[in-house]
Amino acid sequence: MSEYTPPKVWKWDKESGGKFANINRPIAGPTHDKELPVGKHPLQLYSLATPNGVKVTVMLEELLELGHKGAEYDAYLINIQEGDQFGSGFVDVNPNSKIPALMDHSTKTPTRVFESGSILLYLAEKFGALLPTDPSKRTEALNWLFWQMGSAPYLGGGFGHFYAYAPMKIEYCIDRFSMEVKRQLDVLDRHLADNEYFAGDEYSIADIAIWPWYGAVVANTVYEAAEFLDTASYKNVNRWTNMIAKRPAVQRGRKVNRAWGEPSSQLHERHDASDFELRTQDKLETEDQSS
Ligand SMILES: N[C@@H](CCC(=O)N[C@@H](CS)C(=O)NCC(=O)O)C(=O)O
Repeated sequence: MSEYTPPKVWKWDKESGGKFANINRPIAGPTHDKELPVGKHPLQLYSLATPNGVKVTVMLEELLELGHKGAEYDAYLINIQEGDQFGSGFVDVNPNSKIPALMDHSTKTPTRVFESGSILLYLAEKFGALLPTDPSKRTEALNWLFWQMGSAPYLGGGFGHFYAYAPMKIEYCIDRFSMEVKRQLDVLDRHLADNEYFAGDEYSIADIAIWPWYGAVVANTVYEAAEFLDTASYKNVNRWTNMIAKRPAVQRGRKVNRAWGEPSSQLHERHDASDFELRTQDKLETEDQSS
């Protein structure tokens, strides 16, 4: 690999390549005018079923499973490869132009909520659910929630980017982030050796935040790196990953705003509980063929 000497002032090279080269840019703000749709429920979600998006759809499905009818929501698909996150309406909800983004229309004036950790905490507090009330358990849940928010960028933006997406394999970068991700998996594994869930004996927003990222690496559904990272050796993380995957709300939540994979696993938009039965892509395709 040739040595790179940074210039005095960095300049935007649009040809830099890589899977996300077409959407990455060094400036914030909208690129075009586009209003967001608003459905019939108080909660409006604008998202995509990436690990960060799945956190929120799992949370909403868990709240509904617990009987919180106020958690009914409309979920609209934001196609980040097409640049939907740079539309003016989306930027008004999240000035950081990243999914997931939520609008709560049930408050006196609509409340915008962005950053998946903030959304999980907002919903947990709004419904008084999935966050322990005991102060020390609550703090432990928040410890792990914030751990996830600070750690996952090393997994996604670091390891995942250089192992799976970068236009060339750079040993230095892959080594650096593999080391960190394995250290993180070991942190989780040691904690889960003595705890059923992250906050102890209660399932909480900490599990909901961590599972879509670290559970996915272990289950080999992102980056195809399970063998490379020897994730089978993290026995407690595997135990916890499989346990969470069985939850009905998790099985529903991971389908919402999903636009790839098996047609039966894709519910592009969610407006009603019956959509899981009636409006997954396999059902819509059959409908199209018979009309
Ligand atoms: N810290 C943010 C990260 C959100 C994030 O990185 N979202 C990605 C998809 S997983 C995105 O929208 N990327 C579009 C872009 O960067 O333009 C959160 O947890 O909400």
